[in-house]
Amino acid sequence: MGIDEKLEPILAEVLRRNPGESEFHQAVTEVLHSLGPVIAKHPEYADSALIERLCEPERQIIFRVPWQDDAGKVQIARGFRVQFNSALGPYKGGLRFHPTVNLGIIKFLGFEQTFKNALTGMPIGGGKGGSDFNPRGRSDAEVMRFCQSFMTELHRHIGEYTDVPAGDIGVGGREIGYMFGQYKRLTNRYEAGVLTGKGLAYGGSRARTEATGYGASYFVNRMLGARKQSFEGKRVVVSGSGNVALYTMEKLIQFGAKIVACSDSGGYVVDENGIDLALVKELKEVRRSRISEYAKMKGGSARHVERGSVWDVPCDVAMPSATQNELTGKDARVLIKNGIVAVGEGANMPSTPDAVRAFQEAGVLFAPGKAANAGGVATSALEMQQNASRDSWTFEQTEARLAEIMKNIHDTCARTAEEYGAPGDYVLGANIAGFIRVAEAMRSLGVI
Ligand code: NDP
Ligand code: 2IT
Repeated sequence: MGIDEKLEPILAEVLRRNPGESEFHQAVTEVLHSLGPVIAKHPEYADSALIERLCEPERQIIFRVPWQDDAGKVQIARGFRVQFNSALGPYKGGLRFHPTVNLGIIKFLGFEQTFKNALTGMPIGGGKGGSDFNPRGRSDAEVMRFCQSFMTELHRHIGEYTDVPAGDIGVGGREIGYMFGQYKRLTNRYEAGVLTGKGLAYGGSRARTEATGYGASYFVNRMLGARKQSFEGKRVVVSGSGNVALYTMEKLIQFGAKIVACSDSGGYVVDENGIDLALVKELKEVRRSRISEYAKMKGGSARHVERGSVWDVPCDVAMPSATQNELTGKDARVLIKNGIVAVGEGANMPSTPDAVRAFQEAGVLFAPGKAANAGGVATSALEMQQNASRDSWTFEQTEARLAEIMKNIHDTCARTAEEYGAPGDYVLGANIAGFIRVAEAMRSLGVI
């Protein structure tokens, strides 16, 4: 779809003012391409430079993170927190520790997060942060010292009513624990609601670890259900083998699917007997080792492929759950040729624009990340709710809330797509529905 003539100059200006930030350009381009029908129906949403304001982060913080490695050498990393939009609540979004992190990536993630968080219906604004620190191969002590140094700077910018970070790539329970410890020490406050994804021993929520993968599974299950299909007996390929991938596999196995492949940055494993999830969890959550070990330990039915793409493995459903732009137009065409029926984005923006177009033209059901992976941040909001009321819910209670939220997000996206003349287009539905929620709040708050 082309871009609306009112939105075109706005997009051109965003691209001009943010040179070189290709992922940020990609995310803004996709959203602005979706907004034509809503601006036509509600021109007031474009008043007072609302869309220009929505594309400009409220605050961007970049800082030095010095830390000492085990050999005593001082290392320097760069820290980021982009506080994108607080119209709906405190900034909320994860922290990513990965060597590829730069300002453009954090801005794309913060921009996406703003719409995703709006879709959850919870009172949370959008933000994202992280560092180019590479945790791979670092000892526990090094990770702890890094997290403490990172938080020594970040603590002055966050708070339960200001900005509430959580995990993302390279940041899980261990890192959140070290950062919470340092925040508590620096502020002398037991402010449980300042971070989410905490351990159950100190204020975490049950089901938060599982929430993103479970949520993506619920979303795609409902999307299939709307076409009288289900996961029963379906072959599924999941990319990645981190937090999102592991719990996507877990829920989809419960739904009767067979997971035939998963991956990490060193390649992928195929197991025609169905991936042995307990083994992948042991390798990734306990030993922090490589997916290639799976094939070595499993032998027989399993093989590891170092080069090539996990999307070469024939499947009915693809759940990209590793990183941005990991599924290209070429991959999409292979998947389509192999008869794929649905794609659910567990990661943030894993499909390139070319891939999204190919899926949509081929009539493949496509669930965009900002809707499908919103269960993680939604459950973070439930963690904040438990912390605020000094309560802790059962797993069943929390998962039931998550399932209900995913159902609502699915139905909102489907209904909005229909209302704006594009039935079945979940990309359009998610972008418009998320936009309307943020735009309504921004209009009420005046020009700020
Ligand atoms: P993890 O760090 O737990 O796992 C990331 C996985 O993706 C690993 O298997 C990793 O392989 C692989 N991966 C990461 N970067 C690359 C890369 N550049 N190339 C190839 N493989 C890569 O992260 P999460 O599971 O938490 O996050 C995965 C995705 O889901 C991200 O896009 C994240 O933004 C998104 N997401 C996460 C949420 C959460 O709650 N955690 C919520 C919503 C979205 P390796 O170990 O070899 O690097
Ligand atoms: O991309 C995401 O939604 C996350 N990494 C989770 C954010 C959160 O605050 O739980």
